[in-house]
Order: sequence, then C-alpha cells, then structure tokens
Amino acid sequence: MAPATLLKYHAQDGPAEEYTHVKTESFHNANTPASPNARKARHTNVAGTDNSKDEELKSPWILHPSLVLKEDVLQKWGKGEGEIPDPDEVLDLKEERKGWHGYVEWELYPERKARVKEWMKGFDFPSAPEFQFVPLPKTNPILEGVRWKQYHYALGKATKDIPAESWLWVQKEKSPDMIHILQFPYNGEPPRDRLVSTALTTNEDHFVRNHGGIPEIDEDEYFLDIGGLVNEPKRITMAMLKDEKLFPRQSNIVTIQCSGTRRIEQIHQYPGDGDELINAPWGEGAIGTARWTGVSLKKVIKYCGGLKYPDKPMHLEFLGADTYFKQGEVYNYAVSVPWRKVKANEVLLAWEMNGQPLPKIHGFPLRTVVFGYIGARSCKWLTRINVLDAPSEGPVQKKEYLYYNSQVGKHNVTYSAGFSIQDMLVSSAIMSPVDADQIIHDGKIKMRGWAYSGGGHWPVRVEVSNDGGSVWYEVPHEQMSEKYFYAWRVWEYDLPVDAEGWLELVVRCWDNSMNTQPTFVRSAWNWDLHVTSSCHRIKVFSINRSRPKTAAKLKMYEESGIPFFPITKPSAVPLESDERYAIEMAARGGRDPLE
Ligand SMILES: Nc1nc2c(c(=O)[nH]1)N[C@H]1C(S)=C(S)[C@@H](COP(=O)(O)O)O[C@H]1N2
Ligand SMILES: [Mo]
Repeated sequence: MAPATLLKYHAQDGPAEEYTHVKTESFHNANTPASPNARKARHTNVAGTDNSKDEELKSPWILHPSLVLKEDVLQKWGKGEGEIPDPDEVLDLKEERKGWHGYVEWELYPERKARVKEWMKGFDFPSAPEFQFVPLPKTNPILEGVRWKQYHYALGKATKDIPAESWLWVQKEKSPDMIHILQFPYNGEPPRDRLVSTALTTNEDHFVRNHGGIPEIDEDEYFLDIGGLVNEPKRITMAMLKDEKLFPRQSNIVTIQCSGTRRIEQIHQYPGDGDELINAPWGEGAIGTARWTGVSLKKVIKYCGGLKYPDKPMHLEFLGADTYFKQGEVYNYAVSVPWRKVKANEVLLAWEMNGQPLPKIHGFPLRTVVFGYIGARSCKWLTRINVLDAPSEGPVQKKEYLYYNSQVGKHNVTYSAGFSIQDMLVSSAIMSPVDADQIIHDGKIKMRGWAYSGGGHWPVRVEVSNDGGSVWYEVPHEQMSEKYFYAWRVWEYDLPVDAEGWLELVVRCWDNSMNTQPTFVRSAWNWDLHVTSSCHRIKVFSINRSRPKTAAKLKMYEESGIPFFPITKPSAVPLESDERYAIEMAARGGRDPLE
C-alpha cells in the first residue's frame, strides 16, 4: 500500500536555540571541587572526554547554581556579607544506608525535617518561571528547574550533586532525542511518531516523570520494609522477592500514564496553576506501555500475615528514596492506593521492564506498578510500604493530583474540593501528523496515534474526523494493536480527505464501558490542568494532489525550483498568467453584471 501522506511539512521544525545551562558555582568558593561522586560521574561522560576544569564548567550536566541568602539570616548566623554557613555543619545530613546513594530518609526523622525547614527559610530561592502566558522556550530542555537544583544544592553534600548525577542518568538511559520537558527534576517524553510505532514502548523511549533526583541503589544492599497496620511487619530483600518458592512471579503488559499528559492543550487555551514541576507542560507523550514483571503485592501482604483490619477502607502507602521539596519543606516521595486495588492483584512490585532489569531512572531495583491508575501511584525506588487506615498524608497524595471543578481557581481552591485522581479515564491522541503540519496527499492522510482507558477498561473503538468532529470514521480493528485489560492500543488509519486548506483532525476513543471523551478542552478544563481527556484536535493544511489544478500548481513550483513550504512564505510567482486570467474572467462573464 502506498503511503497515504505524500509529503509533510512540520511547522514545528526549526532550529532549536542552543540550551545554556546554569554556570557552576561551588558552595563556598569557586575552587572547591564537587564531591567525589559527581566527579566520577563526569569522567564517565557520554562523550567520553577527559574534562579539564574549563570543560567541566561548560559541561551541560554540571548543575550547581549559586545561592542567595537573606540578610537577616546572615545576622542570625553571625556571618559577614556573602558568607554562607556550612550546611554540613548545621544540618549534618547523611545518606541513610550503605549502597543507597542519593537516599536521605526524611519521614522517619521529624526533627531532621524541622531543621531543614528552618534552614530553607534562609534563602532567597527564585520563584517559578512564567511559562503559561508566554510561549514555551524553543530549547531542549524546555524548562530548567533552577530552583529545584538550588533546593538540592542548599542542603549540602548529601544532596547537592543530585541534579548533576540525575542528568547523567538521563543521558545514559534515555534516547538522545527525548523532549526534555524539565531538566531537573527530570521530566521527558519521546518523539511523537516513534512512541506509537510499536505497541510496547522501548525502555529508552518510555517517558520519565520525576519529583526529585535519581537514587543509585545497589541491589545486593536493597531491602523493603513492610509495616503499619499489618499483622507481621517484615523486611524483604530482592533475593526473597525473586525466590519463586516464596512468591509466584506475575507479569503484565501495563500502560503507565501521567495525569499531566496533553496538559499543553489546557495551558494554551486557559492557563492554570503554574508550578513548572507539578504542572509540567507535557505533550501527548507522557504515556508508555511495557511488560512489567515482579510479584503481586497481595502475595507479599499475605506473607506478612495479612492486614490487621482488612475490612476497613485501608490504604497501602508507598515511600520512595527520592527527596521531594514542597513549599520549603522536605519529604520522601509518598503515595497510596486502597487495599481493594491490591486485593485484585492489580499492584505489582516490579523489578523487570520489558525483560530487562528496571533502568535506574524507572525505579531500580524495585517499584510499584499500579494497573489502570494514574502514574503517580507507581512508586519508584521503593523503600517502605506502610499500611494505613486512610490515604497517605504525603503532599503528592493529599495536595496534588486533584481534579477540580472548572470554576475553582487560585481564589477559592481547597485540597478537599478536588477528586483524588486514581483510575485514568478514557483518552487518545493523534501522534502523526502533528499540529500545523502542511500535507500534500492524494485524497488520504495517514494518521497514527494511541488510545487508552484506565481502571481495567480497554479501548474498543477509535474514531477520527476530518471536519472538527461532525463526521467520524471508525478505525478498523485490524489497524489497532491487541487489546489488554491494562494497556493502550496504538492505531493507524488512512483518513479520507477531499477538502483543501486548514482542517481540524480529531480523534476520540470509546472504551468497553462505552465511555468516551469530552468534546473540547474547555469541557474538562481544571485548575491543576490534569487529565486532558477531551477529544484530541490538531489543525493541518490539506493540499490534495488528486485535484488536477492543485497537481498543476505543485508541478509549477517543482519545475521552477521555488520551495512550496512553508505555505506562509509569500509566493514569488504570479498566481495566474495574464492570458489565463483573461480566459477565466471571460468565462465568468466579467466581474460586474450587465444590468
Ligand atoms: N519515587 C517516585 N516515584 C514516582 C515518581 C517520583 O517522582 N518519585 N513519579 C510518579 C509519577 S507522577 C509518574 S507519572 C510515574 C512515571 O513513571 P516513569 O518515570 O517510570 O515513566 O512515576 C511515579 N512514581
Ligand atoms: Mo504523573
């Protein structure tokens, strides 16, 4: 079959500006070397170069910003101008365990958290960048996360190299052409076209969503503590988890989707809350599908003698090794899911992703994978599971990932007023063509995309429209990938297109419960800009070469060697010859009526 789309011009192509990073400045003085660990990281640079000091300063993954202290703090600490107290003396932070680099435990030490809260008050951290009322920078990374780098830097040796080291893992483990939405904490999605070229996403292309740094954990030193309202609290090693005499293996194809997927559409129409991490400006790629292997959490809870109150609305809280800063305080990443989700064998403790050990960036050595739920609950770098009689009090569970009514905003928003997003709703996206493409075709345009529904639902029907959503064509089931209880389906379709000019292409999915998608972004807009589940719409400029006049015009451009694209480039040739004009006007009976 000939390709339906003959030629495409991407309006979004164009030179990205060189990304300029924050210049290195050591905490105490410019000559202090970074910690041995960061130094080692530099020498295993992807480029393999032996970095001189100058090279180090230029290297894009040295991410040590300068810090600004507040005046009253200088006085309080008895320091002179420009002198910064040593965080290692004041805070004395240490990594929690041998073999767990990048892990500082916060939740078990309330007094440590309190000390950091006081310390953080001493700095003038930059505020969040405005990225909603202005166009996004054409850089890659798009946003930097300067203040998050500074937060880590401000706490001294236990955390200051984490931004640099995490960026190194991005380079090592992710595809070189990822779209870096936020450099640190790292958030990135793959190129659109490639994401839907296979039903299973490669580990290199799977999107990444981080709230903090990437810990490096030695599998042999790894263990997981299970406690709280469980009958027999236990410490479990990887060797125990992998022992099939103790726990049967479970393997499932599961889609993980961040509830920020397609947020950029909401931002473009109606800006909302503007934290560059919490509300990162995702495109359609914050979704991926992998075969995850591990053991069902239900079996592990059984091994711990079961829950103390299995009939109460219990939650299982997952804690991660990474540090999360929120409003001047520190936390370990923490989220929870209800016990009934675990009971259904829909929560996996996974150590394998597509038959490979988990990449570091995806949670090595162990993460949860919560089927059909928002990605946030699939906790990476798992340190503990706490059985609670209520949802986690961690900020990610309690204060984020909330879905508000559209009239709620900064003036009246409250945490309790939002839905806590758990099951992902039915959604879809067109991944090719992309918005503003100018397409030469012979009456059909090839479309490709994904369709997904959470909560154990699956896409049954995908429909596309070439007229903004009045006429819908069904994508034949043969052109959709296999169905699974917990995964997306990728699809492709040669959409009949007769009309020329700007058209609005639309997709919508129907799941097995006959749920479908809201019509417009506005129909489901919400203050925190979550789950952009409305029909996905793109504008494309159609040039239908099966029309003889269009074909002739295109030929003329080709023969004269004048580029046709972009369509907005003013034409250097007359639209019509004088001879032709005279013939056409005569045929129309001239411009004006005779009487
Ligand atoms: N420990 C930890 N787990 C985490 C996160 C995190 O920042 N820290 N991010 C969550 C969010 S919001 C999402 S969408 C998924 C993304 O998983 P991935 O990065 O493997 O694609 O991880 C979740 N698990
Ligand atoms: Mo997420």
